[in-house]
Amino acid sequence: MSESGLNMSRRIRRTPYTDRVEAHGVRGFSVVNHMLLPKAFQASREEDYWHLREQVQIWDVSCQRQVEIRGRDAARLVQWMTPRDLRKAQRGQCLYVPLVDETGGMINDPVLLKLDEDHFWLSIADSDVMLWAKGLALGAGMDVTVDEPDVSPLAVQGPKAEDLLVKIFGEEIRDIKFFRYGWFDFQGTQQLIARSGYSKQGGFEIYLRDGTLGPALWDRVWDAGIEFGITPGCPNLIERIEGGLLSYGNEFTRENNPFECGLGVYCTLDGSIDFVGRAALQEVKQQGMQRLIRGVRFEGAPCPSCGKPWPVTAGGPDGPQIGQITSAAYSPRLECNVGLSMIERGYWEPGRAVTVHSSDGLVRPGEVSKLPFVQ
Ligand code: THG
Repeated sequence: MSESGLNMSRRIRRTPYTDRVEAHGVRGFSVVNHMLLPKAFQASREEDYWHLREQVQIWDVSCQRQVEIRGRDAARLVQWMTPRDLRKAQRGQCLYVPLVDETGGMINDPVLLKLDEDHFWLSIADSDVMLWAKGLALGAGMDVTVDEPDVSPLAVQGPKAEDLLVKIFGEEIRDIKFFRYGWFDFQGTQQLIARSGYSKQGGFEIYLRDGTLGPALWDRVWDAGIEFGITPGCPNLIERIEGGLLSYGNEFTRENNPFECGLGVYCTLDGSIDFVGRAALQEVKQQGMQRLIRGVRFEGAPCPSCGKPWPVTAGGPDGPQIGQITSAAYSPRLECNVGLSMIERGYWEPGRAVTVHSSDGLVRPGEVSKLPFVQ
């Protein structure tokens, strides 16, 4: 692993698929939830982008850890953690839910899976939600257990994902609706498969419940995928920016509230549900947001990757700073650079002229855009 530049240790957890990912020539990792996330393989990011949009890829997204909440007070604890109204949530459903702290700041933006009336998984982005949940449960004296079970999501993404999984799991795969899941047999075990994933190209996530089956599952998907042109991949930066998919810790942090993240639609503040941070969010709603997540298109040669935030100024390069690009890439479809930025109040209307100060020293004219860039 010296190539990755990471000093490996037990704290940086491998996944049940890491051996396979290495065998496919992974070219680097990130660390998410203290676990390896592949970042690149042999193909370029742009080749991967076209391939994801046209064919099918297998992604090790085990770092999407599950925080399991079960017990008599499980539904009450999960609702206590999010402003999204869960009263009508059903078993078999996945729900995108903001989690907020007592100030209304974003703790995480997981996918919630309702497994049963008293049993939930929070499929988390990069923050230690399990510790927050344990603290809340203990402090409130709730009758729940909070744990991180042995669950390792494997994503199969792209337009050919459905035909691929039908080959393995049968025609019932086609009946899974968007953000729903079903149970399927794998080698005599029951596994959860959802129609979801961190791309807008369609696909599924297999929440493998036993890590020892990881290599066998990977091989089964790979072998079935050869006729569909499967390649090893990972969440694609270009595709995710075009699609307006946000990344916790990059586009937003605990400094931001859900309204700023465009997640106001998931906030029920009328008092009908009880959750941490409700008073703070009511205040935010009354005062109006100070900033809002937006896209920025900008000119010049394909930009480098945004290893640290790039200032965005209003109008020309000497204007006031009104944001910072936190993720950026060249979009081959839009034939310009695209980035994501919180934009200060008064400046966020689409079309407004801005300047992006990228880390290569260039001063790049651009404009504010709605998200997603591409429908
Ligand atoms: N899948 C699973 N867990 C995850 C992610 C995932 N955990 C981490 C991270 N991704 C959480 N963030 C997101 C962000 C966006 C979406 C899912 C998880 C997403 N949004 C859809 C969209 O924007 O089009 C739809 C949301 C909706 O309709 O409710 O898919 O990817 N398991």
